[in-house]
Amino acid sequence: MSLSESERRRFIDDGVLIRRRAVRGPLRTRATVLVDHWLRDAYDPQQLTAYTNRSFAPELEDHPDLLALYHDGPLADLVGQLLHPATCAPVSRAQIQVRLPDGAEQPVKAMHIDGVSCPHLEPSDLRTFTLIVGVVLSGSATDDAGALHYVPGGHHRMARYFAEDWTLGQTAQTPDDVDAQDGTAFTAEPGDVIVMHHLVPHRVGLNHSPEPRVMAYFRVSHAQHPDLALRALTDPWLEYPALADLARAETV
Ligand SMILES: O=C(O)CCC(=O)C(=O)O
Repeated sequence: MSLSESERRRFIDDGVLIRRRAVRGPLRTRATVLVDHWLRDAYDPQQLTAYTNRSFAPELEDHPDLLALYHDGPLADLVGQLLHPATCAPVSRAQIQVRLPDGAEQPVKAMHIDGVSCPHLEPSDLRTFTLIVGVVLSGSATDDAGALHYVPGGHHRMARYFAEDWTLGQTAQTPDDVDAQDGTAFTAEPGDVIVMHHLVPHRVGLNHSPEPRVMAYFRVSHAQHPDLALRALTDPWLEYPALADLARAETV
């Protein structure tokens, strides 16, 4: 499905693209059942913090039913259109993030961008990428049900922050004015998809609903990301050549 002009502009302005019911039918069902079974049979409560920091169901990260969410529906093509004419590195891993209902003592995640100053990494470790694609498998219907919260347009602020105030190795994840924000909740139904520029700050909070909120995420990197990573922190469109042209045209 083609990206519309207004979706491109929205992605430039907000750093976010939302497609409702983009993943349907057996693609979604197979992935949902797989994670449900893992939660029932393999989930180890002792590992809750490690799962939250990295991924639930880590042994399923390359399972065909999870990778199919990205490769066999419209998502790979959608991402290709955002990065065009650049290409991306192979997407070969899924990350599963579950927000369990209240009472599970699951750590919340403060505003952050992925792979920079992560509390569970060395502050000098950079694990950045180009964009993230999140697919809702269950839950997220209300903002207090463990929904992802993001700061629309926060990629512009973060690029300025990286250019002016940041040094590699510092522990603060975002500047204070970003940290203080609640963000916009991605309230969603199963099958809804969010594509988020890597520089968009986001957080997740408590899940006051009775149902686990389950998302599958795919991290996508421009094929030359290792060479571009540092500069991409200060130039949001470095890895999106066509959007760079559009963004420039908007500012003249
Ligand atoms: O749980 C989520 O949906 C988001 C998790 C997150 O922000 C992260 O894994 O970096």
